[in-house]
Amino acid sequence: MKPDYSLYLVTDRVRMSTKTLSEAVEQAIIGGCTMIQLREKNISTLDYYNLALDIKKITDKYNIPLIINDRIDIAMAVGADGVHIGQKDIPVNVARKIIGEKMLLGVSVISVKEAVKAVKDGADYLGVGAIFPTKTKSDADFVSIEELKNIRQIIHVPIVVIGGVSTENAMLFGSMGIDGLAVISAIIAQKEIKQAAETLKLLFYGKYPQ
Ligand code: TZP
Ligand code: MG
Repeated sequence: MKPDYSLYLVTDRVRMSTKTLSEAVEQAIIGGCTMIQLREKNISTLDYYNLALDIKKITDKYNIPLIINDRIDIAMAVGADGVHIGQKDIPVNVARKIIGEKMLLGVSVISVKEAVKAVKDGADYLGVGAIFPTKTKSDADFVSIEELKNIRQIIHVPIVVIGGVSTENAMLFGSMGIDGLAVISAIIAQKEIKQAAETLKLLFYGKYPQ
């Protein structure tokens, strides 16, 4: 089955409003998140592995794909559905060789040039951003809406937008042919995670919450 990218939660245990990341992820899924990326920095390999096992219990319960950021070894060890890598991680073609054809491979890009190369090298989907200013990633590079549209025009794999996506702008992307919103703080840092996800999903589909 084709994955549903419409509301793609990227985790950050430092920013979460709940006690545990499992709780945050479960609320987000109940609210409508369709895909989860475990993205944790400053964490030991053992803790990342154990956290991945915990989160996989939740994603399996709801039959939602789990993607692991950066760590192919952990993704494979826990039987995750895929891996997400950036331009400074292991090369896309090498990642594809390691994970095989069945696991999903997501790649972060900021230009048409990077997008074309990522897809040629084996990306299944692209994350494009930062599309708006964000406090979550201090070294984020920016992508203009114009470049996003250019990428959409020539790339046929699914595209999610990331970076500062919130209720202020979530309604902009559906009509551009973007497949989904990738969100950290506008979901995970909110007091009501489930409701935050519900609202973003409605906005993405051009519906306005009451
Ligand atoms: N890559 C580009 S921007 C970003 C990442 C991981 C951070 C997105 O976080 P937020 O809180 O949704 O702006
Ligand atoms: Mg990375």
